[in-house]
Amino acid sequence: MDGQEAVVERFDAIVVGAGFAGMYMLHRLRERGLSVRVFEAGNDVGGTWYWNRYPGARCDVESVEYQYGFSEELVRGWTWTERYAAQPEIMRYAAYVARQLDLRRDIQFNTRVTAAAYDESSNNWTIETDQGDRVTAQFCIMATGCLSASRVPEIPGLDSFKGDWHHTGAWPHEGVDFTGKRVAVIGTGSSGVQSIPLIAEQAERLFVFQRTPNFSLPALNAPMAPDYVEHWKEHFMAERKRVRATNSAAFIPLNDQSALEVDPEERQRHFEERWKKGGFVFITSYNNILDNLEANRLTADFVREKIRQTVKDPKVADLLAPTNHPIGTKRLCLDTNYFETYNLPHVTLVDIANTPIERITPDGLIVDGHEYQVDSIVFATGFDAMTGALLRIDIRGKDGLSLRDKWEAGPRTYLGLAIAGFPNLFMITGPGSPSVLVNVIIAIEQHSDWIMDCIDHLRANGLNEIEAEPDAEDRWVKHVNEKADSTLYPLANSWYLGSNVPGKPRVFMPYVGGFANYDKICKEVVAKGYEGFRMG
Ligand code: N01
Repeated sequence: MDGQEAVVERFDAIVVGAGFAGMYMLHRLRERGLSVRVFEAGNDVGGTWYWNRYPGARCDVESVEYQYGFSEELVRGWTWTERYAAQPEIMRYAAYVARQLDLRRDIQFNTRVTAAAYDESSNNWTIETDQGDRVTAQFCIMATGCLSASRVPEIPGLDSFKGDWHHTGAWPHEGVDFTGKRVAVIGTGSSGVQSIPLIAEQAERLFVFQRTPNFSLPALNAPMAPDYVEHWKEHFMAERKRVRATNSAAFIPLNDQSALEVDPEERQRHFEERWKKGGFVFITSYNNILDNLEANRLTADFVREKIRQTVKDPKVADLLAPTNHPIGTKRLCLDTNYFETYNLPHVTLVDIANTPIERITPDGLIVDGHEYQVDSIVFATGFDAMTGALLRIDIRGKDGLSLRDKWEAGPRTYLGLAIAGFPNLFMITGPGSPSVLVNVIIAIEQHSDWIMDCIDHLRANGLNEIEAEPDAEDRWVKHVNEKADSTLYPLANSWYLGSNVPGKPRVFMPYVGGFANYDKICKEVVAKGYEGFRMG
């Protein structure tokens, strides 16, 4: 950044991103009388939901839970229509919130933040955008999302491909018509699992290229009965308060019993009962599924059997039934007709676990010497999760320290909220916080409220600067790692660990210690006078 250029505008706070985190943070800051500018790369609010418009894009947290909980008025004024809201409905909800809170007037759309640098003498951040903006603010708040930096893998020859190709995380707003086309889908995570059945409905021929099979549970999505909706509106505030005091931060009831202490018939009956309810309620059938290998195997066996019962060709069923990671250690998927899709005669599963896609040709893809000729390629290949969106910005803290350098061996944060060497910079749902392991909207509200209280504290005490102390950060990173290592999570190659991105350091990024425990720690830090932070 060239220090000689003129600064055009000054704000109390800059927020990067107008997804659910940026929207709420803007509301809170403005409520407290701060001047705020939000920069958003998209043309609307909604964050990840703005970009992920692929066929079948749908939330896998139940819609009654996937909403803000800070305002009863907002809750009462909005009516969800389906158990799991589809992407267009979530966008309508985001627009409703933006309208109700009059957010848009402080959001600059179509503007990507490219750089942010801290000036120690003035305690200010200078922020630059791809539209030529250069603004300063005392506080810079990164609401950049955990799953927003989409990733197209480097497969040689993509430039030569004659057909069209799209990434699920950057889907064209006008939609894509696959009618009569031969289509390749690469990737079988949540985005692939959701889009494959719908692409199959249109395509003349569909090839799914699978590197790792994923566990997926039936969503059993359905329209919501009006009396159920009303019931939720009535009880939402109390229920949200209750779940915020739990470690899962979800309405899903955990059966607090070991899978190993019940007899096999009872376990089978219980699994079946929860399976029939649809959704993630299945994975909380027992309390040790995610930290005991045997409990996990029993659970995975049940799901593998369901896959084998659904998929008619036993060889295909074998390929689809995951055996290389414990269930739940890669993000579980929820689906509608995913496994059934492989029974369709025009759908072919191509196993690329040991034979990666060699290259893309003008007419298709080559695997194991064979060319699969296609008209369209869909990359359902995921994201540079949790750190990608932050590191794509040139962030420089004290003494010009670059975040890219600081995080070369993996992200280091204090509480997932702050970074030593980067004063007055906050992250919402940053690495080292529960974020993607819980209902992210609850995580967003908790972080934004903490940040707001912190800024209030600084202002009330005439303080200009807050910075995480390096030893507090070290202790937190150690704690986050120890928590992860006490579970089965590190046994899978997952985006939680960064293993989907070649060369990314293998570090378990989210905090697995539970939402309520984490919230308590954040409160204790405040109660002890912002323990682990230096203020001045
Ligand atoms: O991405 P993913 P996603 N060659 O990383 C494969 C949330 N989400 O977009 O597993 C071949 O999970 C990769 O293979 P592997 C949710 O939290 C939520 O699907 O790395 N294949 C994998 O199969 C989710 O977890 C919702 O071996 C390659 C797939 O691509 C997260 O977003 C909906 C490859 C990527 O799966 C990410 O989901 C959608 C290569 N070079 C997403 N590179 C809902 O709310 C990658 N793959 C429902």
